[in-house]
Amino acid sequence: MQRAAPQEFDRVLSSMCTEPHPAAREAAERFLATNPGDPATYTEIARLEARVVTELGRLAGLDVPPQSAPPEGASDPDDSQTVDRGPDESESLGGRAVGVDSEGVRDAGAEPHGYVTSGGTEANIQAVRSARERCAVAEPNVVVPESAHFSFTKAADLLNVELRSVPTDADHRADLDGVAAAVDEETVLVVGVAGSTEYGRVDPIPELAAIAHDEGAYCHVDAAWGGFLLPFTDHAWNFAHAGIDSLTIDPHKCGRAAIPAGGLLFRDPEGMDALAVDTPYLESTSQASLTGTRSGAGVASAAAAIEELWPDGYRREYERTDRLAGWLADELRSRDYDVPAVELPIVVADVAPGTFEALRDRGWRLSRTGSGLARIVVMPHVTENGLRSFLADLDDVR
Ligand code: 0PR
Repeated sequence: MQRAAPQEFDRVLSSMCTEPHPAAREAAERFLATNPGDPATYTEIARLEARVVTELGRLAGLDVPPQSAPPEGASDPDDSQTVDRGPDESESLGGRAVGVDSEGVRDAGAEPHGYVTSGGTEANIQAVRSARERCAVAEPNVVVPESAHFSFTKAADLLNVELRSVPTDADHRADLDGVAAAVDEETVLVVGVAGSTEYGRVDPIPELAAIAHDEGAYCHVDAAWGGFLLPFTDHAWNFAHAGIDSLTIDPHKCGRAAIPAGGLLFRDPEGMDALAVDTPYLESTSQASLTGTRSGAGVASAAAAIEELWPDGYRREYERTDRLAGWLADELRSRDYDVPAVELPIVVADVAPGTFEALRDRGWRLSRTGSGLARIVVMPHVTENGLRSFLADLDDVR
């Protein structure tokens, strides 16, 4: 049989996924036939999953003593976005565990407070499910900014929860007054986005957590895409500095793991406990994941990528893509396009529909925001040379 050519990444400017790191690719192949859904049978992949959860937890500030209230002065918008929390240069694998011991092996009786999902959609659905189970109100609702990913629509639909979508502010971030007005005693979860799908915006997370907690609701942050970039920025987004309860963070996006490798973390073990169902005939007696059998390839590749890249490799990649996105925005502005400020490396511009189609005809994989703006995600596979040839084609066709 003739083998199909793999996807060429040269002209892909629309994807939030990228080429896996070589070590991640190799690990994925090695663990292709393992099932972390049955950890008592597939023990090595279960150990690797615990390790990934530990490392994701550390990346997201779960190893810092919990802090249920938002930081002092969090209501001051200037302060809330500028807490210094860059990872220490000396950090490496093997630190304090989240429900796992220092070897990354699960404690007897203690599950890690999270797991490797099959992507951000599963993680977001499960975050809603866990909050619904824990709050146990008659008519639960979830409050999201309208910038939230469509996976929350799926979650609400599946879980019979009302989705309250609140218009964002002029800069495409969650509007705090609007969110506060939408929340009530039946609210189980308030969602903030840290790296939004369309504009790469980071919501004011500590303030959203405060609004949630004032109503007795949980606060979930969707950092599916932004999670591997944010540790190198000044944003307050994680468990340690924003008082959140759960987090989506996907190794298969900016973490350079193979698909499928999403991540879901909870501050407290009860978050995972609320998801567990009994599994009478398996070696393992309960299961918290949404899918049953799942890919060991994703888990092993996430472990390998994080081992290779955290923190310095990820930092270098963040700095490179941040620079490149800023440069692309300036190049587009010099051609009279309207380009909003870049927060995380996604660039949007008002490229006319005819130009957009002509670029697609030349093989450029571009996508559009809901309002029709061209959107370029500057991922690890996107290079300066690639963007120069994109700009040359743009000059040619417009
Ligand atoms: N949360 C955020 C903030 C996201 O951006 C996405 C995906 C998800 C959750 C859901 O993650 P999964 O797709 O892993 O379930 N955002 C992109 C989107 O839906 C995903 C994507 C990835 C799109 C690769 C295109 C592509 O080639 O637009």
